[in-house]
Amino acid sequence: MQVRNYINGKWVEARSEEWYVDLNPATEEPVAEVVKSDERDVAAAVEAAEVAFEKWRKVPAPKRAEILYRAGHLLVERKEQLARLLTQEMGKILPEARGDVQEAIDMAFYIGGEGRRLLGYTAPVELPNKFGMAIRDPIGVVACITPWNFPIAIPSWKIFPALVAGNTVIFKPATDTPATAAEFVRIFEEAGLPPGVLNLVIGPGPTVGNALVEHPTVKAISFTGSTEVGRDLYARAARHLKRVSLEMGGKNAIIVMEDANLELALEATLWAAFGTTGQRCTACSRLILHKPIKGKFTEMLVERAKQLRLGNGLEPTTDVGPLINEAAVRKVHSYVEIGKAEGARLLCGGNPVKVNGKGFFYEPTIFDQVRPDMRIAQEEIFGPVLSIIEAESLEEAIRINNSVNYGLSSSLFTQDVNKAFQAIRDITTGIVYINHGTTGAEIQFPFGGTRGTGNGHREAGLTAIEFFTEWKAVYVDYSGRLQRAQIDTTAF
Ligand code: UN1
Repeated sequence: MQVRNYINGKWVEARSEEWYVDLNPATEEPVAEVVKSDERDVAAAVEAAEVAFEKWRKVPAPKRAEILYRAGHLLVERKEQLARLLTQEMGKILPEARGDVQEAIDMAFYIGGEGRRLLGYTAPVELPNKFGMAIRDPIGVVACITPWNFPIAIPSWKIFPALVAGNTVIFKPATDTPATAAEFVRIFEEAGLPPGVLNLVIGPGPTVGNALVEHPTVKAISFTGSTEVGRDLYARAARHLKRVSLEMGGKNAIIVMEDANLELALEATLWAAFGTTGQRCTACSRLILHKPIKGKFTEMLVERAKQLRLGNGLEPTTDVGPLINEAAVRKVHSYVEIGKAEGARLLCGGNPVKVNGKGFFYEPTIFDQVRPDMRIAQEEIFGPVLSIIEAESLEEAIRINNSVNYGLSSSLFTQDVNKAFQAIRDITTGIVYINHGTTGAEIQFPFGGTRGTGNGHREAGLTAIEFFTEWKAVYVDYSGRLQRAQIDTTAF
């Protein structure tokens, strides 16, 4: 398979004429040969998007939305095919890959509704025979830079709202998942999106990402990815006064109290910590256990974690797929070494493994006796590594939960409704779950977090459209004379 850029409605090679190989992380076999883009491809895509914007912004929003609905229906038809490709390219197990596509389907139909909303408002004005309203305009050409862990869902959170609001888009997918991205773009092409409205530029992150940030025509950048890249992008974009939305990960905790349903908490912890091989920004990487149940719960958990089956995500017997690439294995393993050196106690896992001699697999790993200030309890590992921390009380558990430089998702298991509401009040992350693990956010609610997780924006939900629109205040004076606001206070 060859994967090309999509610029101005055409599938084209990169100007560099160079290609790279995209690997299946479970088998280490090539999935595709992929174009390597640079500034020249970005320039061509931005030019196409700029021209297309002049027409697209004038298409009535309900008509723009029809294309989203068509894309949604095509995603439904192609769900299985896309999910299989996604598993091959990214490694997550097939049911999760189907979920990834489902999230985009949900987003298409949910945000398609904005075509008949894009709500502004009117308010009374202070002078007679004068009318005022606030309406939303599109911003222009926007860039969507996305990660490999949700190669369809996350682009859908950005591209669908951007398009329905009337923007044109440059989509830069992760270099580890270009084939899935290209199939996603093909859906828009078949849904009838006009040329230039959505453009795909694949390439090494820094080259293409920086070219997008530096290009004067790109007005806004919506980024999901690592903190390191996000910070750099934000600083660069600030020089151009560009609007930026950052979503950069988490160090999410599950708190289990003495009165919790422990069986439920156990299932939820296994799913949140080891599902997607721990490679979700919402994944649970800290388990804060109330002292009275700590010993018992830890034992139950370790026994079950040891039984999880590693393997190719296409096999129905697989519980946990591979990590995304070799560098990820090295990174996860380095954190395991750090944890040991910090004095945490390794209860299970801790090794890279091969399945049938291949693949970037890593054993589900659990550390006990972790102190909240250890690096393994503070830094995002993005792999199947869980740190157990003890707490004496709910207050202490919440304090530990909040004391990291991330603020995406938190979870509390308790059967006491008073404790639940106390936690909802006191937890300072963007997402809070009661009696449910830290993953599995739904697209009709705001997604994002506090502290180092982002820069205050939220994707999805009622907030999705905010980032992709510009407010315009409109005053219509039909008095036929000069009326001076704030001055002619007795004009009527
Ligand atoms: C992510 O890992 O970046 O809430 C997104 C969840 C999914 C989305 C995760 N719906 O776990």
